[in-house]
Amino acid sequence: MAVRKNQANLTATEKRNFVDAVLELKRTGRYDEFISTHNAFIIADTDEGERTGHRSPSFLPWHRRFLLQFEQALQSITPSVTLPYWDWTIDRSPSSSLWADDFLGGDGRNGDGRVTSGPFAFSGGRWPMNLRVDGRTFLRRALGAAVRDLPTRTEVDRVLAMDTYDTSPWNSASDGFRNHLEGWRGPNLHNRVHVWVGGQMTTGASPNDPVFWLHHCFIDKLWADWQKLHPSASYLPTGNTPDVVGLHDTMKPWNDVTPADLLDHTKFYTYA
Ligand code: CU1
Ligand code: CU1
Repeated sequence: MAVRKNQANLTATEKRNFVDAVLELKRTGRYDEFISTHNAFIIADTDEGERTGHRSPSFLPWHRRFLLQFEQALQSITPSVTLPYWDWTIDRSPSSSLWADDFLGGDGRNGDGRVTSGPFAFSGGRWPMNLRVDGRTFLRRALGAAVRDLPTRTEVDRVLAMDTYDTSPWNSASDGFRNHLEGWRGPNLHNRVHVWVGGQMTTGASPNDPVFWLHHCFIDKLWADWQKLHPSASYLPTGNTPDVVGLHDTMKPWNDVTPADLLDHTKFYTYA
């Protein structure tokens, strides 16, 4: 059983194995397929048609499946690799080891935001932006520039205390745990972290920055934590809601998996 660890507790070897597997997926083109998939599932509340990846109840199961598929791709390179999570309530500074040169590399430089250190720096030649939504050829960051502070543990706990998974109208206006975790309402958890990192992380092509996976791994863990706190609360809606993925509806683009299939993460991995 795969165990996903806090990135702060990874050994030097574990960090190197993760980074090397990510770079290998990039080299073969498989990494960029994940970016395209994510970018295709960005929607606005006013968009017509099915709502799947974001601004909808299936935000959490959609990303759980997306992360599982990425983790399996990493494991096809190095079987021992698992996704680490970034607990941004603790590691909340640009000087955290997360941003060191032996892991994700540092902040962007002044002016154009270009990341100039670590494995994903443009100058290393191994991290081209093939899927661009902003015309830039290099990874960009502006840590803490657009929003000063990452969410706090108190804010997280306030959202974890909510006892209803989601509510009508099942979008970014909804009350409930999912929308407060996604960040359209309440203290702004998930969305704010994208904005705090800046650069490509604020776009639909956010997986261009490998920190995407560590951020979403923590979001996934918070969903599991919420389930533990509210054992009788269920995924909603249970069904019969047009354009919204119900408990037993299959999710695009996979069409072979439903939220119900993904509720128990311990079938796939555990959190250390
Ligand atoms: Cu996303
Ligand atoms: Cu996200």
